[in-house]
Amino acid sequence: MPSENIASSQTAGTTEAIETVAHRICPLCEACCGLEVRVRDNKVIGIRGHAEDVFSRGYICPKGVSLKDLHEDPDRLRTPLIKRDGRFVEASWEEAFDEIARRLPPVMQAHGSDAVASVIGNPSAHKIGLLMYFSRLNRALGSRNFFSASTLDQMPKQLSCGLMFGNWLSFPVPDIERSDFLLIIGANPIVSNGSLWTVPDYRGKAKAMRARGGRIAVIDPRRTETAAAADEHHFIRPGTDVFLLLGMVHALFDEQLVNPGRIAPHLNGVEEVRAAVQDFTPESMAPRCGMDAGTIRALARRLAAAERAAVYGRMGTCTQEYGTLCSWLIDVLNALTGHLDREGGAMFAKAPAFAANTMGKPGIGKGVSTGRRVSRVSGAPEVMGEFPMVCLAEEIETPGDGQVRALITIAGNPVLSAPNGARLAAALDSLEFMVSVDIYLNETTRHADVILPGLSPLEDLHYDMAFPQFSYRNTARYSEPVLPRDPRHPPEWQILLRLAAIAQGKGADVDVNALDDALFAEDVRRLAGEHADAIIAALSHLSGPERQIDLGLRTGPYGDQFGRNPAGLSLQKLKAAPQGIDLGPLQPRIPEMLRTPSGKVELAPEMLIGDLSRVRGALAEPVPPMVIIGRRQVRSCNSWMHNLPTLAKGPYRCTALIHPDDAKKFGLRDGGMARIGSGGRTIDAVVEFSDEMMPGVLSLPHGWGHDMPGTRMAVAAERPGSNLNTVLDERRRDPLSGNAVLSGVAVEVTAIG
Ligand SMILES: Nc1nc2c(c(=O)[nH]1)N[C@H]1C(S)=C(S)[C@@H](COP(=O)(O)OP(=O)(O)OC[C@H]3O[C@@H](n4cnc5c(=O)[nH]c(N)nc54)[C@H](O)[C@@H]3O)O[C@H]1N2
Ligand SMILES: Nc1nc2c(c(=O)[nH]1)N[C@H]1C(S)=C(S)[C@@H](COP(=O)(O)OP(=O)(O)OC[C@H]3O[C@@H](n4cnc5c(=O)[nH]c(N)nc54)[C@H](O)[C@@H]3O)O[C@H]1N2
Ligand code: SF4
Ligand SMILES: [Mo]
Repeated sequence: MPSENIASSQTAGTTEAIETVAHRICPLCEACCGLEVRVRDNKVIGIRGHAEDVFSRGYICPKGVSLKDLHEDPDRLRTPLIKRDGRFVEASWEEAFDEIARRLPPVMQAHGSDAVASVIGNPSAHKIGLLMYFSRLNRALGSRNFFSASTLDQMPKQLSCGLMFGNWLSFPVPDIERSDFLLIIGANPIVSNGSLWTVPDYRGKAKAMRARGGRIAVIDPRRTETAAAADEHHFIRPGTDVFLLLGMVHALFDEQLVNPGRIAPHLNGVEEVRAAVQDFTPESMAPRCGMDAGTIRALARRLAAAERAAVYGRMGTCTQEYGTLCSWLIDVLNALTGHLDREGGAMFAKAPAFAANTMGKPGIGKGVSTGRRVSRVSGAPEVMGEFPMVCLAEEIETPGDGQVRALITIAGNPVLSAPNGARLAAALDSLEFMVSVDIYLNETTRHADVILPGLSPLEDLHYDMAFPQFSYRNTARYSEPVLPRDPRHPPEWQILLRLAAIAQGKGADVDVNALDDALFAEDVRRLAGEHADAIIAALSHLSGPERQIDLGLRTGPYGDQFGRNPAGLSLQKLKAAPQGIDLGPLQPRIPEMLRTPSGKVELAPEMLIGDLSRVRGALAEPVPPMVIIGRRQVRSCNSWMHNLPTLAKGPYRCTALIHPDDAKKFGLRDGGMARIGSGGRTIDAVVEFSDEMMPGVLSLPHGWGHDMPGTRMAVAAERPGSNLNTVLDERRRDPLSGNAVLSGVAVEVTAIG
């Protein structure tokens, strides 16, 4: 363990317990902060930011501190639960796996492999055991019915980047430390700590940028914390960013401001984009998005004039009907103004391991495609091997060949996190069998027949597979477990492997280490050809995720290449550097990082140009008088951290923010209650007047609604809050990416009580 003994003192007569300090990357959000955890007698006595961490340099937020609460939470599950006669009882791991082996394979035998669906949720992106091994489980299941939080979140960006750059995870990120102008659309990094842009202490970096003369503009229907710390903020009507962005691209061509610079020879489709945006003048777009044409043109000019600038968009631009178009147009703006892949602009990280854009032949690849199959009920195209989360309920409800009859959820709580959770909850009750790999008995897992808990993050090793692929700076970091685990409690990778074995009919008592060895060897033989045996032998002292991390690092772009580059990275090197290893600022990577079949940046993918007809059709749509949007909060993490006392304390947070003029119209009282309705469903929420809100827009945080029966989260249940997703419509999605529409949904508002 990398713990150093900092205090070991013996004073007269008393023996003080030894205090150790361990370093651990925080797994709770995309910022990936390095933490310093002080431990005595296997108890955490303090958590703070790790000042020497090469990436986060001491930054921490209240959630990082709450890892202690999470570890100690009496409601966090430590043993499996099996539902017997409608009640959960504690079970041993053997009993739990036996139960699954008894009940899951018969569903597959009777109805085929598509009858078992899997759902994987957000925390899995931060847990290498889950991220690395769920694909092993999915392969063993052999089911087409796979769903994840990606289609409640970033699938549009994955699709647009996949089409433009050839790989699903090639997201350009602002090079904030060298930028002069940032245009932030539908993101609130001061609160979210950044997303698809791993950037701890955004606030500090933004402040430094402004101090050296840089400027930041924010476009958001709420004057957010990020907007308040920027130079400019413009309201936009929710769901209409596509009109703004098309207007800006039009203005660039119209005013002869197109100048892609160094990457010009690597761009395909500039003329196609010009033709496609011809009729989207800022003047015709402005009324639709609630902005004025002058502002749209001014933003385009600012971007074109800035020496070093970037446009960055996130949740607000993804979770809407035109999510993929918005995600695409943001990078079209970056490319046309010469800011793509340039210092101070929107750049690509080069991750030390696992990045598809560092593997295979540089500069060319297979690209991405969608729709290799479509969902059974709605005909939604598969994207990245997934169907839209909003289609899960109908796949369970609708009889016929391929109906979903059993479900495995892994670190997901879709009953709260997906639109119209009530429908999904009812569907889950109709399943023949359900397993949840989860650490709480919550709104979703209460429907399971067996719950298999993961470890506390402090008991688990940590390596981020995804986030270094879109970080503000290149680094390599690894954390060992801080605290020992109960030897009977398997790590999550073993849980998933055992489930995979059960799905393949190998039974519950398979030797998971032997299975892991076999699957690893198979992978290496496929990828390394003649060197495979030597590699397998060189890594034989490791197992599980560690072995794959070492392989990834050593064969990665900074790797030691098994001795050919002795100064290069390996797991051993990372273990010796708990503060991480700095790999320097982002560097230009086009064309080397491209994996498109053409070897170019595809600026005008056919699928996206074709989708513009939908925008034309929507130009004349009426504007609803009141729409609802979401709101993230510092002391909250989607649906699952409301049970931690350090985060839950303080003022009531699940309030509906509304502009005072709107409130007056509806007869609402500040601090009073409002009934918010849509699609025949309603929720009641506490009203908070706020001139931060754009008139006509209501804001409510998501992930609340902890008053459902059968859960076990005592702290959260004390102040359950209202579930925003009750009033969102599961039938609305971006047809290209399958992403849910979570923003700009029309609601009726009435005063109650
Ligand atoms: N209206 C609205 N809805 C939204 C959003 C929004 O902005 N507005 N945001 C969407 C977004 S961006 C996302 S990512 C999704 C998130 O939605 P989900 O993917 O459902 O994730 P969470 O709500 O965070 O629930 C996480 C689940 O994982 C469990 N868990 C936590 N840690 C671990 C662990 O270490 N191991 C295991 N096995 N389980 C663990 C928790 O108990 C919980 O059940 O929500 C989406 N829903
Ligand atoms: N504290 C905290 N941090 C988190 C999370 C959390 O729950 N709590 N969740 C994590 C997850 S899973 C994710 S995906 C990231 C998300 O990270 P961000 O995208 O930065 O987070 P949000 O706060 O959802 O920001 C979305 C912004 O879009 C605005 N918006 C809503 N609709 C529209 C629209 O139509 N157009 C425009 N232009 N703006 C719109 C909202 O007002 C909001 O300010 O945050 C992560 N970090
Ligand atoms: S910002 Fe994110 S990664 Fe950093 S301490 Fe907070 S929750 Fe953890
Ligand atoms: Mo997310």
